[in-house]
Amino acid sequence: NSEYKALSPETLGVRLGALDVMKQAVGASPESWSVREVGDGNLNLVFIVEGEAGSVIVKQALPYVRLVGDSWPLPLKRAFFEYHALTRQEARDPGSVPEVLYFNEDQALIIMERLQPHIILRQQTMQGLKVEGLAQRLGLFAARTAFRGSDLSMAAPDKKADTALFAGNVELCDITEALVFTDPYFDAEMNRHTTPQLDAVVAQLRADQALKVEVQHMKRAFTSRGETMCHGDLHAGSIMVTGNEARVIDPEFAFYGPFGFDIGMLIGNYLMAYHAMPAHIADEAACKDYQNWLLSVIEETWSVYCAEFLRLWRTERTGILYPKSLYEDQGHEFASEAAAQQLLGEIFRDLVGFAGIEMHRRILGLAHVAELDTIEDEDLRAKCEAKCLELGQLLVMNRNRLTGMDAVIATARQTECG
Ligand code: SR1
Ligand code: MG
Repeated sequence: NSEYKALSPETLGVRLGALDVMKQAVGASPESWSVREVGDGNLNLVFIVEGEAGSVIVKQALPYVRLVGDSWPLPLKRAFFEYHALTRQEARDPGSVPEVLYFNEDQALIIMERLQPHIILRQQTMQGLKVEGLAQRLGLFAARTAFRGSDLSMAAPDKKADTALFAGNVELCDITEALVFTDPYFDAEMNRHTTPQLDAVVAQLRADQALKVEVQHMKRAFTSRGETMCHGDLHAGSIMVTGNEARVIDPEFAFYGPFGFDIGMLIGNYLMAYHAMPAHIADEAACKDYQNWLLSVIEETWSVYCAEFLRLWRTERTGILYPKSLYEDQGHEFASEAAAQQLLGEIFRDLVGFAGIEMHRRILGLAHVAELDTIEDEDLRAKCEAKCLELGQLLVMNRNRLTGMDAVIATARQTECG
């Protein structure tokens, strides 16, 4: 046991140089390592450490929210949840996350594989660069982690023990409960929107009582439906990509929640990128092409999710829910197929609602997205943001009426054209 102390580029070599894992992965002479702090997220320190043997990522939680400062304390134990979530995600979808090399709970520190030459997905998107296989990778990730972390697959005692473990991630769930589901919908202290041109739209949205009721229904699902282990923060900054590979990082918000939460947040991020693209790609035809690609990624992610979820339903349904024994007599397997389709329908309606809420909070709340925030022309930024807000509102309000992902995409196109 050792008392927590935040690392710095100057101290990292001295403090971690004796670890076998660092000697093997980076090299035995820490004095020659190059250490850079590269964290661009809202919460943690992230270092790239390079030496003669290779390089690793060292991630360390800070005892406060980095974005805000030490006026907002945040427990170090989030590194514990991140570590346990990474190990579960690797088991449930091998190869989807970086390899964990070392974990130190006292120092809230994880040493992991450096993904190279990967960059954060939203940086790729803002350059108008596509990622081959993105929908396939993320659709599989979302479906496999959802299915294999649930009572459809896990042994009941394991699921209950894991639910109890992650129930300790109180403060990070509290961030989502406040920053995602509540603050954006009233004049909360930490809210900020960056363009006064948006004031009227924001006022109209906050006056929409029906919308606020729907959002609270979704928040109730978030807080009370522990269906599976969710990543908890699956936005475009939690995915690292190359031109043909994608991996998921940063599951410190992990908790047991609704099946549709992760995929909903992901699709909300794709839709924000869709509306932000005209500010990032000057050529109109190239922009349209990229927007169409983003919509095709959404459609394919969901179709991959459904196909994989159904495959696992048929081949790995060993948990306490919809047990095969109930349906196998007299050739009644069709009843379980119908149940699977009904469940996918429910997941779809949830994901549409979560996507819309994610779009709202990234414009109205504390934590924004670079696709929108970096648009220098204020009028253009306000225009893109207004489209996102409108689309978010339509998704939340119509989530029980939209017939499928093609209807979501048609709604996105409708808000693009005004
Ligand atoms: C205070 S933390 C703000 C946001 O950053 C994280 O990445 C989560 O998305 C959280 O909501
Ligand atoms: Mg993060």
